Amino acid sequence: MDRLLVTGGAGFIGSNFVHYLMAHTDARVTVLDKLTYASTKESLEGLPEDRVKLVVGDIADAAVVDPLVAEHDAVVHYAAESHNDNSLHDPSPFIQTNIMGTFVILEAVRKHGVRLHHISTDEVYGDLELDDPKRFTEDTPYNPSSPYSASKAGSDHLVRAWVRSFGVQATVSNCSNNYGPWQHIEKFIPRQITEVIDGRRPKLYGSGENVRDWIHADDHSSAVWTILNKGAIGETYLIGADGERSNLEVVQQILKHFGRPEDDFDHVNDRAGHDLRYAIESGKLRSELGWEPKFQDFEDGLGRTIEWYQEHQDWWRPAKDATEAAYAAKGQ
Ligand code: NAD
Ligand code: TDX
Repeated sequence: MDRLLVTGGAGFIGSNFVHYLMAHTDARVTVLDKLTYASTKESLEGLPEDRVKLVVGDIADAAVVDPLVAEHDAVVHYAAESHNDNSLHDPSPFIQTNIMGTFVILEAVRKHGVRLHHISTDEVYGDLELDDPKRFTEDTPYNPSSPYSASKAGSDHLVRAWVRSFGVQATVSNCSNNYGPWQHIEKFIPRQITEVIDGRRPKLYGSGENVRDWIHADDHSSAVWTILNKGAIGETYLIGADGERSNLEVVQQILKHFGRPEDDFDHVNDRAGHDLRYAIESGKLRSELGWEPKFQDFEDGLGRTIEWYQEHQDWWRPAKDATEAAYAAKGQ
């Protein structure tokens, strides 16, 4: 695992993974990223130039992907359109990148016999009732709700089929909601943090009772590195850190951090088809591969993330006005 091709490595979780690799391994990395609205080169600033190279290109372009894959020991495939709300507005890029792009990656790793790790989401399993004692496991049937999660489910099925039909050397992981540095401010936690920094009120979709299972992006990275090195080919691993919180609880925690009253938020229009609750049982990854999350205390991890957004206003401020204008147009 010396030479890694990381697709989507300029986005939120992909860039966290590249930072993780530089800090904890000797790997050399090529990032293949289209640099969509969701990413910036700055997320990779300060990394050693002799170990990290950025190629700007589209994962759905076989002429770009094929020769790059041939030069690497493994592909870690993060690139995707990732925001549920955008997929409700225009599903087309989600089908193109998440399904067609994954198909192009699969054909290249098949041709060149290169190892693949495919990054996916717990949203492929649909949602749970608030009081359901069960959590998602590797055996939970697929039941995606949104165009985004359906496109990710489609990509997972393609990977599994390429393993079984063509002997592609691949693993899959489905992770819960990530938080941490370099997350685009369209997403829930950084949106609320930056709203409060700008003196406005956080915005909860609907009642705020929806539950997400939060994991720090650094723990997602350590899990992926563990699977790449110790995972069994053809297997799927669920990644989660027992971080279930309602959206209301998260907003109140952010307000508390800033010393603001805990009811100082607005309810805004709900998301169409809004999944109620996600929850991950990550026992397979822990018992079979020995992985443990480092950020066990969500409130501590959230506090550090708030501080990161306070200290990196140059990074997120260019996207803020357009992001909020798009939400305002939808009453959100
Ligand atoms: P992100 O939107 O921040 O980053 C996605 C990256 O992919 C961006 O850098 C973007 O430029 C790039 N990209 C998009 N289309 C591309 C294309 N056609 N060719 C090349 N690059 C392209 O998303 P993220 O939150 O970092 O998610 C990364 C991966 O992790 C996705 O596969 C997502 O489904 C998965 N995931 C995310 C979460 C989460 O909480 N954010 C949880 C579980 C799984
Ligand atoms: O302003 C907001 N107010 C609000 O209440 C926003 C932006 C969101 N929400 C709610 C919707 C969700 O219940 O917060 C929750 C989290 O929303 P998002 O950050 O949009 O994440 P989610 O839809 O849960 O999906 C995320 O986790 C799984 C990632 O964006 C996906 O890429 C990943 O697969």
